[in-house]
Amino acid sequence: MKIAILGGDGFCGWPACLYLSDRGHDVTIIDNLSRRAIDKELGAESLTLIASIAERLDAWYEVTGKTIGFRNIDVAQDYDALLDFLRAEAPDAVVHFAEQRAAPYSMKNSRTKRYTVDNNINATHNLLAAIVESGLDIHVVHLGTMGVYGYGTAGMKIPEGYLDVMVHTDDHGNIEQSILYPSNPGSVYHMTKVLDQHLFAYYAKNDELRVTDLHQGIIWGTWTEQTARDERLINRFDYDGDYGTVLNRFLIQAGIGYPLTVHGTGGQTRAFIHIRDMVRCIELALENPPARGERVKIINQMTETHRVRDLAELVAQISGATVAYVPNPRKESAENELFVSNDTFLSLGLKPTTLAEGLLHEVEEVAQRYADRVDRDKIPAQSLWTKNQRAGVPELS
Ligand code: USQ
Repeated sequence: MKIAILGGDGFCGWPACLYLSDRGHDVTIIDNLSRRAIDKELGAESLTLIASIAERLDAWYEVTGKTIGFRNIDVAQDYDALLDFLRAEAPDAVVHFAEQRAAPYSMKNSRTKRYTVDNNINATHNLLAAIVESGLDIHVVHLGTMGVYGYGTAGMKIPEGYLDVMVHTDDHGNIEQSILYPSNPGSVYHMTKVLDQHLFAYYAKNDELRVTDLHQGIIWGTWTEQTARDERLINRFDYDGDYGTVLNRFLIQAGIGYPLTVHGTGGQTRAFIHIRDMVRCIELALENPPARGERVKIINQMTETHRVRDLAELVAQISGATVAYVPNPRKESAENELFVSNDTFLSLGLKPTTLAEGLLHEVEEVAQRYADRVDRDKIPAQSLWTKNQRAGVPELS
């Protein structure tokens, strides 16, 4: 399959590119390298030393003899370049990762809020409009988020995108309808993925675009079989207060003897998926597109749910780390249950990597290996959801 990967230099995009190339697909990365620019802006580098995009692609060719193309295009800003690319290359599918993906970064200030909305919504809409203008039949696979649903429970498992409801009509009749599951985003970033959903629904209806929207949980783990083949292929690993996600942060905190930063009571339950399962899910989604004229195919891309404090206790048990309960910088429920349906990927053959089997390995592999690159000042979460809060800076033991 000929596949263009928007955002192919990022944390999910890069391992997905290597995996799909390894599986024999013809892959081109489209990326404006914005994530590397945000590293500089925040003064927070990836824990792993990532090679330049040119070095990455040369290394992949050296190691496998396979070529991955690269175009530096800002898809949110340069519509014409995107359209020209689609017309010239006519990919079978576009995987769309080209969005600012950190909730804390999106909540820092009005500039980062506006950047997140402008970048994410324009990127998605430019892609959809360009596909229509190109006249090509291109399957869009988009990386969405579990966070579009919020993290509550309505006495049922969160379904895969749609909720069947019965509407009581004015003339005392009943009409059955299938609607998008009510959204309840918890950050400006998550809200952009809610807005994306509506853009997809509209273009699937009006232009019969084929769209798959993957509602992904929190990634944990850092490496895939492909990124481990050469030091220059290594994936990025974010541990800072803005981009680091919870379990990966706990792993590196454990590795350097920093108290694990549990926000609030740690009663937040979230959905998780290992990075190696993520790349497989992208492939499964590409292999199973919706038909033209069908509604957007929404798949929940997660394998387990866990409570934050349970994760902290588990990591502490394995590593001997201490746990620090810090004031929660976010506005979110202190405690929640979360039950999620993930039948589609399981029925398509996904074999989940479980936390129980993979966690110890990750701690040893990454956290201890790169511990000396950690800047401890970058660990506390400083981005506040409401500005009268105080950031949670744990006491060091
Ligand atoms: N948390 C802590 N301590 C920390 C960091 C986070 O207790 O040091 C808590 C947060 O308060 C939150 C939970 O852990 O309750 C998850 O935070 P996170 O930073 O791991 O994840 P989140 O902000 O939700 O965003 C991440 C990705 C995003 C993706 C989302 C999937 O950055 O791109 O969409 O996970 S989901 O959470 O399922 O919506």
